[in-house]
Amino acid sequence: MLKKISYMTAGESHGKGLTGIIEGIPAGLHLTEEYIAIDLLRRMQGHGRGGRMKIEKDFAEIFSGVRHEKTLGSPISLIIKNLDWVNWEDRMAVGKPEKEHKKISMPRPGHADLAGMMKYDFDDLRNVLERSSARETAMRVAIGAICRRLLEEVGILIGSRVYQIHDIVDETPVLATMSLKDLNDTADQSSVRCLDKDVEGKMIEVIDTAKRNGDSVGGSFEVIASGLPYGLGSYINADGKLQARITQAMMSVNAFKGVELGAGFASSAAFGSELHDEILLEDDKIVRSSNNAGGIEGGMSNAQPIHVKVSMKPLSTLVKPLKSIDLETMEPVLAHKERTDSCAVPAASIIGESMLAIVLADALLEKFGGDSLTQLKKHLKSSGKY
Ligand code: EPS
Repeated sequence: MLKKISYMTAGESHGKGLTGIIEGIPAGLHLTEEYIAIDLLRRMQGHGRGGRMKIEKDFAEIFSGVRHEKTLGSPISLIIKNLDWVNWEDRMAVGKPEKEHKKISMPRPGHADLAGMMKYDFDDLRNVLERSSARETAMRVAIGAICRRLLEEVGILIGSRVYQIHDIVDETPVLATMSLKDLNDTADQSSVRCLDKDVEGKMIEVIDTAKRNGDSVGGSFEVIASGLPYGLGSYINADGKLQARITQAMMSVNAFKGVELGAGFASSAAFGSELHDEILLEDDKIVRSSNNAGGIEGGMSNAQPIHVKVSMKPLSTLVKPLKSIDLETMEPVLAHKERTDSCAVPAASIIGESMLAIVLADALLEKFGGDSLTQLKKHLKSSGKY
């Protein structure tokens, strides 16, 4: 559903690394590897992460498309090396392995294993799990950081916070007066990325309980974007609708199970008179009485902050596995055990920020265009309404 930007990621979780290419970023944008590294590090954090994050130091090398810290308008390619590769060289060898490795045939309920084995006629579920692993999201975050850099240039900022882990909810509202920089600074200081310190303790407890039980927990996070002009997206056609583009991007992450915009599901229980955000005039400026629409009306940005809530399922790799069938013997067994996290919701919120950044950068370029950042800014200045 992207119109101006295209991107692709490649790489297996225990292969040599992840590669990514993004095309469509205008020339003249200041970009460094260190800038991308900030979000990669944020994705690696969070209470509940497992052993893999102790091994990796995710860093995206810019392979092409940038010269002297400025984008060239050409495709930008990136490489994140897997430091864990040294432990998997033979098992994941591109050529013939030196020794035989045991095939895995006990699919994990909830993961891509069973359908993936059937789809590709595999007899070893490592062939599925290596690519379906959430490891791939590291490259999405690197690509999202490039889009975030572009958005920052025109005053569009993105922040997030976790508001639920398992059944523990942080009711703290994100006040309209809070800048998204402050929101991220506060959330980033918490190991679960929530705002309330007391709730943080309870969230940590529920994660630790799950871990002790060989279990996993999911949760929910909110992603917000500010500084938007009117009219990103379109009401003209189905594939132009901004909420559809955001929802598609969020739901393209395996573990994300639900997306709400603004008041979301709660909208159905409200009267229209309670829900809709009144249009008022304040100092000759159009303002809204509330933002239940979550910044999108009729498929377009309405110059209010965009609010997206996303729910993440508990990870499906379990230390105490669920029942499964061994596809080799067709006998009942327990599912395959793989190293895993007990909770990755804090990391997921950074992935959510990245997905929103990609969609908004794309919609910005669709509306205002420009081969260079200078041109984009000129177009925005002459026709962007706030
Ligand atoms: C992840 C890397 C993976 C997992 C996790 C996320 O690495 P490994 O399998 O070597 O531990 O830790 O992915 C899953 C739990 C999953 O089910 O896909 C990462 O880089 O975020």
